[in-house]
Amino acid sequence: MALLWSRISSILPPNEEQFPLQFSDKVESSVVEMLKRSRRQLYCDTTSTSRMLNAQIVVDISWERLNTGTWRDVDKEWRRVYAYGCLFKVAALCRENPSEDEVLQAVRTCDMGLLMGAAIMDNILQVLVRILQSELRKTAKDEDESEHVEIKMSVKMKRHTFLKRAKIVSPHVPSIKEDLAIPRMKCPSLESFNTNHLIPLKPVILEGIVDHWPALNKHPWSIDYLRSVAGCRTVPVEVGSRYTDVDWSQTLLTVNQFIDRYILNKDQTSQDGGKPLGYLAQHQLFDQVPELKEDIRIPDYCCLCEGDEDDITVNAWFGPAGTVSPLHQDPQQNFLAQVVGSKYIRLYSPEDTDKLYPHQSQLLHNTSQVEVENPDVERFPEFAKAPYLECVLQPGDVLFIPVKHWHYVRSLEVSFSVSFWWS
Ligand SMILES: O=C(O)CCC(=O)C(=O)O
Repeated sequence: MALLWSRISSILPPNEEQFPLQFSDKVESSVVEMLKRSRRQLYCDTTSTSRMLNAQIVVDISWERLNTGTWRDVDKEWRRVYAYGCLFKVAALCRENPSEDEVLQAVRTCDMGLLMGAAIMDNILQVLVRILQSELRKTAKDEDESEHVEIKMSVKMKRHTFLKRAKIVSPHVPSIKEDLAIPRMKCPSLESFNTNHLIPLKPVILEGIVDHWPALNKHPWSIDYLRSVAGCRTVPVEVGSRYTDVDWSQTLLTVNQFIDRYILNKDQTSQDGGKPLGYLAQHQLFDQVPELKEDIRIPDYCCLCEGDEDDITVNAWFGPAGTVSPLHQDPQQNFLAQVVGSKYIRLYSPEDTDKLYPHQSQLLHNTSQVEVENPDVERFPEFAKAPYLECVLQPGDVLFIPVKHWHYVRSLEVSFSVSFWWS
């Protein structure tokens, strides 16, 4: 890791004078002074303890501000201060021939800055984390190459078992009734999709439109692949079987921890003795890990939207068998592309909303109270009368969920899907 600092310093401004540090008066002058001291320490000789101490103070003070009141009310200036604190901390960690642990800590610090901070200096934390990750990969590769061939063989076998072990098929695979099946089409023309599905808002499964994605062919997404491109990255994870449950929560884990805990189920059972459920369901993953974004493509059909490509939200949905997204509706058109594993999906038209019993609260008004596959018929007598369509979405399938269509999703095995919300 000896050359790491020279790579990092090459992306920093050449001197203190050219290093921007401007804040509105929302940030107290004592904090700005701490930031300036950290900046000075970047360009002069001092002890790593002193650099670390200053950076950590900036991180801690701004962290407290980010966690005061509701997120919506947190001032962006404090998110910028936090991002600068993270930048200075990474510099302190990596300045003097850092150990692998220190580099891992620096990656985590960048991720926290990216997730909770605001972009600073042309998104320098994103550039930094790529440098750190490539350094970690170099070390891993050097270690790999120095290993004996026989050891390599046994590692390969172990990996194979991992994949087999991860593929736990859920027993409840519903059989799809023909008259309820969502229709399928192979690569329809833009015009045909527009006329027959987009304008009349009719769901359809598009086949053959993502076969060219690297995620499905060049380097198919597997546990090993996800570990190699994103294993050390910290991401938000939803814990609990569904977001409407009282014990549902969110936490931050590295992708490796998420895979070990929730995909491979290492060392864990939930309180009822079953498998604990965690869902990596978020839109930031592809911004955080551009390698994953390069493995997917925006479907061509999105050109029919009125907005810009930048307005399309791309979400990742990675979880074990049994994760459930309760019946809910979203305010945009959706292409849900299946990359790994399969999912059972039901769709209800917005015209039948009155039979679906949405929650009364503002927060959950887009979510039904009904447990779709086990409905309480006494509380929700109209639900059985609501017509629906259903499917099992397989790798390579893309489901068009028209705007406001209610959708219920249960993964039947370890699954990774990507959705595109567009208008
Ligand atoms: O795949 C899932 O679990 C949910 C997908 C979803 O709700 C969406 O794409 O809007």
